[in-house]
Amino acid sequence: MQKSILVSICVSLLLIFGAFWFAGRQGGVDSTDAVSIVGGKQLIDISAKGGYSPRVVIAKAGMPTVLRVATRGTFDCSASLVIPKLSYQKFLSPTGTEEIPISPEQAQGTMQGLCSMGMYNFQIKFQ
Ligand SMILES: [Cu+2]
Repeated sequence: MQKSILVSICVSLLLIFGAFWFAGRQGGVDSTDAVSIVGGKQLIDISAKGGYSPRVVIAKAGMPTVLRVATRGTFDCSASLVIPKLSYQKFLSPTGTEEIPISPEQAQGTMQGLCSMGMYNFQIKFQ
């Protein structure tokens, strides 16, 4: 009796940690890793698959910026990307990286990206 309880606790712990590990790997880009500055240019990485990740990115305002949206076997509507502030609208290829330039003048305030249906979204907060 005692032993079977221990076994079931072990199994459920394994399942819980396994789920976290899996979720962590599935989650795409972490918000702290999403922004990098390389050679005076700001790079923002967003992954698009079943929504956008990370959902909120804090970036530097007034910097020449490239938004890189990565798809990896993305066949849902998050591949249909709209960024109203940039008048940007494109159906991304299912796998690849789309580089969207953002000028220092455009890199101000909050920029929102959406799927064409408005079901999924992400925000870049330039501050
Ligand atoms: Cu959608």
